[in-house]
Amino acid sequence: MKRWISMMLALLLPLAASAAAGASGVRVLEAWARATPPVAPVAGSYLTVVNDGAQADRLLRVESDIAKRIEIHEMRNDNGVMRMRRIDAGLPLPAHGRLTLGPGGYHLMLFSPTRPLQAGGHFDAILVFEHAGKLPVTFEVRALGTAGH
Ligand SMILES: [Cu+2]
Repeated sequence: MKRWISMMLALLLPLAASAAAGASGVRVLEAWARATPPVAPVAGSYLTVVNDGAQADRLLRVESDIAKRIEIHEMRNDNGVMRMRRIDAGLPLPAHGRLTLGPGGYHLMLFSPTRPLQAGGHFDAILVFEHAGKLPVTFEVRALGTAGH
């Protein structure tokens, strides 16, 4: 009897685990941040989120101890002037679609980083979605490039 139960558990557990992982269908494809000089007051971070599920979702906020505050921003060309604005309502993640935050567009703005972002380093964060809930993610820090801020 005992043996039969453990066999059943062995069969059921992998099913339960894969169901939990695929419940929302939301996964991060790429998450990275631009390296900053040691005293930089802000830093930009970017990521791509894929939604394999049939339910549309929304990225509400991002939590991490890497910065005092993290805001979702939009960069756009306003009559030849690049402007940024804070987006308070979050960003939509379509069903069977993706959400891309990249240089020159949507981005995460890290205010007062708690430690320098050095190329080759990493930091952890938690993406908070309206439906999928909290999704842990590791951002990779890349060397300073040309575009963006
Ligand atoms: Cu910004």
